[in-house]
Amino acid sequence: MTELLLKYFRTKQQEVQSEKVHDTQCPYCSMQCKMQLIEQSIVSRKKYMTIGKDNPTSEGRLCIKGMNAHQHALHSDRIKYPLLKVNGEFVRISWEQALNHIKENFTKIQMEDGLNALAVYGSASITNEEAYLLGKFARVALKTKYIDYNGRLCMSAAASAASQTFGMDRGFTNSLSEIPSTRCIILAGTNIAECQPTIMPYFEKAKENGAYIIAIDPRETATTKMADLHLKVKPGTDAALANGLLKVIVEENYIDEAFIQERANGFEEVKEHVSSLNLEEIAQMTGVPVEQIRKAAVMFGREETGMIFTARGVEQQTDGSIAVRNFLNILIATGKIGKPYSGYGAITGQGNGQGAREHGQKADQLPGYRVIENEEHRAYIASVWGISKDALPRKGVSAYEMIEKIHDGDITGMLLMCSNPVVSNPNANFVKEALKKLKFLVAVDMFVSETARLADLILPTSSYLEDEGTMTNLEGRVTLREASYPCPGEAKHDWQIICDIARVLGKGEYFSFSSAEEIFNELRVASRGGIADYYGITYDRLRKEGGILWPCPDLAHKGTKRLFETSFAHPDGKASMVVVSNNPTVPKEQPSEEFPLYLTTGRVMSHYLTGVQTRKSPSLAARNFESFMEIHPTTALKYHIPDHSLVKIESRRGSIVVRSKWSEAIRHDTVFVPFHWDGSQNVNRLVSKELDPTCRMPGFKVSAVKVSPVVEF
Ligand SMILES: Nc1nc2c(c(=O)[nH]1)N[C@H]1C(S)=C(S)[C@@H](COP(=O)(O)OP(=O)(O)OC[C@H]3O[C@@H](n4cnc5c(=O)[nH]c(N)nc54)[C@H](O)[C@@H]3O)O[C@H]1N2
Ligand SMILES: Nc1nc2c(c(=O)[nH]1)N[C@H]1C(S)=C(S)[C@@H](COP(=O)(O)OP(=O)(O)OC[C@H]3O[C@@H](n4cnc5c(=O)[nH]c(N)nc54)[C@H](O)[C@@H]3O)O[C@H]1N2
Ligand code: SF4
Ligand SMILES: [Mo]
Repeated sequence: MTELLLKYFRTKQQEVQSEKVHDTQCPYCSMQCKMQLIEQSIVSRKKYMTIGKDNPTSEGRLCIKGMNAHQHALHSDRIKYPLLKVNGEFVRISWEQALNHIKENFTKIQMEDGLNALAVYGSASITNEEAYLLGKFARVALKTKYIDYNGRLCMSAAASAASQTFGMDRGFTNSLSEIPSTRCIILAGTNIAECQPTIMPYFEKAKENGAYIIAIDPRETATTKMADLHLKVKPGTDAALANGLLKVIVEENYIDEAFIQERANGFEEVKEHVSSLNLEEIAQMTGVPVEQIRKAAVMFGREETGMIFTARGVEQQTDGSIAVRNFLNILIATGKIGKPYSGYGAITGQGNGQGAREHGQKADQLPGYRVIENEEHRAYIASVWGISKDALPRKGVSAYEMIEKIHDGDITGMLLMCSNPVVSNPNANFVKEALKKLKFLVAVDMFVSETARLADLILPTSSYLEDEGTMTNLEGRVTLREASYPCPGEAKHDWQIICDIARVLGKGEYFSFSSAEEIFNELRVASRGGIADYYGITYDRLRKEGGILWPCPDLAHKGTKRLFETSFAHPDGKASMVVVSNNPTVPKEQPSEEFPLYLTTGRVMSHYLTGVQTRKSPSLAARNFESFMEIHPTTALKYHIPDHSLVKIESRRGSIVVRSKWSEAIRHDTVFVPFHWDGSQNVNRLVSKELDPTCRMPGFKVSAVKVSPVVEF
């Protein structure tokens, strides 16, 4: 038998004519798992396999998305040439024609409607180099104030909360290696088991070591199943729930007086506020029984060390930033920050969700986490870019507000890079209507997404396999993604496309880069002295050291594993606690007689964001080939909805049709729909345009809806 097997393998091996190994990183989530694509040529066909590669963050693990990522990158639907819309059809044109077309249209718009009539919409799935360059492109080549990016819908609440409370925003204040040794963990509105699967062993080890895990989610998920205590919160009430936890912590005296005295401002006001609140009322508001609130607070308060993690469940709310700040209040009150095994983690979303929020794609930001309205910051960046400070535009508006400006006719042309706003923005019907009004829309993508379909011109870009550059993962660790795969057809890298457009617009001298590394070296200087200081990081070091946690201000600096050990980043070195009301300033839509249920939205393991990439991957698409609505059987019966049947979901904004999925895991008053599908399954047709007043995050996690069977039974 063994002989036979050996013979079989030998023959197979001989059939393999060649094997190429491509080092890369997964294009999807913030874990940025390192991996290798192995490409075998066997007689006349090719065979592909992806394997994980050891590194300090994912330690060689991969989830199903990473293992199958090459399926979309190698898909025959990849755009290989620039495509121009002529009489409603896309036709192939040359790069020269495409660039001339952009020059003509952009210049015309600038002359007719002014410099601020052009907008740039970017992404956190592009590299640091590209995110940096896109910000520079908007300000230097287009001279527009209108640039923002899809991270506004993703990281803005956590980013603004950390900036306001700590004085700086790096997603995780510690490194992942500390998780297994912490004693108590709160997972608030995060479904890591499906969204960052390779992080799970850190938490599983913590549990094995005796840590107590508390999960806060309106649904039972693969993540909440790991928890010792699951608080099945009513959607949108996390700020109040955190007040309840704080109240018990204060009452039971689990506060760290010495830490507060030395390291924080605002505790007395918070203490007074939570003392005035009524726990029964909070239980009523949040749907979490008093005993459970008490239990969670005691378990967290009494332990020596603890960590809190938040993600989009808490953050994608019209009070997302202040709700996160209330969880940070808990950490400060109990002195569980800036110490070993104690800290905060905003579980970052997209692959470069961290880096792309640091280097100038945001409406109000300049590289290195600098502020565009700060005169010193403006002067420094203007000097790096070789322009005058006064030539730098001022701050613009957030992603969804740019769409509103398009609808109003203030913005008439747009460059869209790496996003699919027709599916990912709230109020999707309005978004589509707005984008159709543009005089000229250029989309840079790998595929003809739902939004690219509306474009006048689509430019073909490279995938993760082809495009080298740095990404900053959820730890704040800068990593180098190597890329050796050739681009399909005439596709170019995003950074090359930015440089090419700048050149035809007469700004080539500011964009004369011939490699990603050259751009990185300029980014290093631009970030120098800023909060997110990358100056000490080089490609060479990244290759040798396997990633570096910022800030890293000089070449001899080893990177910063744990933040806030001696002081916070505010000028006085103290953290800033804040009083958080149970009732948000922007009231959330509440269930009514006409729209009696809460709708919340999110993700499934096998799909990524608007699904443009994962729906192209047969192994992933097969796991969930259509959208669904998770509903409690009792609620389903009340509204006459059988299991696995088509159901119409309506809100004040629109309606969609998806398949029902009965589940005891969800609250009776809530339904859940993922957002990975388009057209009549696009759940963002239901979500309202209300934004968080501080960070401009939409309220993706709370809408009021009604449900009805499509076919009456
Ligand atoms: N498989 C997969 N992985 C991904 C992605 C993907 O699309 N697919 N996207 C990546 C990106 S960009 C991001 S931002 C992250 C997102 O990662 P997560 O934020 O973990 O994902 P979500 O599913 O959006 O929301 C998390 C949980 O919040 C719960 N939730 C809903 N409403 C509330 C509420 O009011 N309060 C609380 N406490 N919880 C609530 C939902 O039930 C859900 O289980 O994942 C990244 N990883
Ligand atoms: N209802 C609801 N809506 C949500 C959310 C939610 O939880 N609920 N979550 C929000 C969150 S957290 C996020 S991050 C957003 C994301 O939403 P989007 O910004 O729309 O993100 P993607 O679906 O990843 O779209 C990326 C597009 O860029 C293309 N692309 C991929 N890689 C590259 C590249 O390297 N270069 C270029 N040029 N193109 C590329 C892809 O083919 C795809 O068409 O959605 C938000 N919308
Ligand atoms: S999706 Fe996230 S966890 Fe899965 S392989 Fe990719 S980077 Fe790793
Ligand atoms: Mo995200």
